[in-house]
Amino acid sequence: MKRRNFITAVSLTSVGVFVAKIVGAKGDSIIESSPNLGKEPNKPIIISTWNHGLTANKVAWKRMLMGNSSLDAVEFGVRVTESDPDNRSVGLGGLPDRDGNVTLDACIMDHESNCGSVAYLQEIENPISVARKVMEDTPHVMMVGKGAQDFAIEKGFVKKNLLTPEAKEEWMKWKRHKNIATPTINNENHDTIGMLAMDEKGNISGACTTSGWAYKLPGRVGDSPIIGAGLFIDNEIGGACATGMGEAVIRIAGSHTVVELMRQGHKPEEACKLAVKRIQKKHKDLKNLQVGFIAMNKMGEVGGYSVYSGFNYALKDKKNDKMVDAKYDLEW
Ligand code: SD4
Repeated sequence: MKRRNFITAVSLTSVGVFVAKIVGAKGDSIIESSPNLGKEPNKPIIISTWNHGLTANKVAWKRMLMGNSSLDAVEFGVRVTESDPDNRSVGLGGLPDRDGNVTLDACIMDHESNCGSVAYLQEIENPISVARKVMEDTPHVMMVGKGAQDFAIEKGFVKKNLLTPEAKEEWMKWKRHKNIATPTINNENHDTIGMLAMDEKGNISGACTTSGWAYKLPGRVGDSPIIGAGLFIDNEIGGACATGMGEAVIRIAGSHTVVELMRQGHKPEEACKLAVKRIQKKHKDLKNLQVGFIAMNKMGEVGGYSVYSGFNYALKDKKNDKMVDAKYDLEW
């Protein structure tokens, strides 16, 4: 018994109690995190990545005040960002791949672990809603490319040119000046929106949507539509989502890792930090390797952490409507 670790995790959400405790024989594995006994969870609450999260959160919040579920909240919240032509990394107006095609990735997950996802989807403005249809109207989780587009059209979505004149201009400038297939995801090239929400019932849902790595090789898919990488929810524990270089997030099953770290008793920020540390450990070259995670637990505690400085997330609850700067390890 001495050499083994015991994990006790009790989740009594109906009475607002969450206890997670690890007792280990060795000092380095002892984690105690349960001063929450008897405390009421902070709900409803929403967090989402980057500045555009403020507007998206407002829409999601309204949905929850109307009595809608956290699932409706995250879907309608991130749709705002998808439909914003001025956002260069999500939906309409997103930067295209190397050949000038805008290809979108998105996924959604609810409190019952239902999930839906689309990848390499073209000419559909709101991939998050197609992902929800995949989740609700098919026996599948993930649909890609032409099949996903045909499915969307069958479901009543309309085809639209997503390459705005401004995004086209940026792409053409890139082609003229740096005709290479792999620009980096760095402090200028990001903006995926990932959103986590907990409603009055204490149910957590999440959504993640992006146009991905600008000027990527045609056919490339990132972490954002991959359940467990770009987004993961386990309603007994909490949820997490990721932004930044998807390849690095996939390598450690990032969002799932964050949720599992919370299951072991870590607070959201600490869980995000440990996942970031794991990414750093797995990559010899950290130049331009920006990744950020946000997380929420059943108590409505939230946190974020990134490899490099500059990552922030939007927080909305009964008391706050603000941006929070995530902690980080490296300065640009
Ligand atoms: C991707 N993770 O496609 C996305 C990009 C991103 O902030 O999040 N940018 O790899």
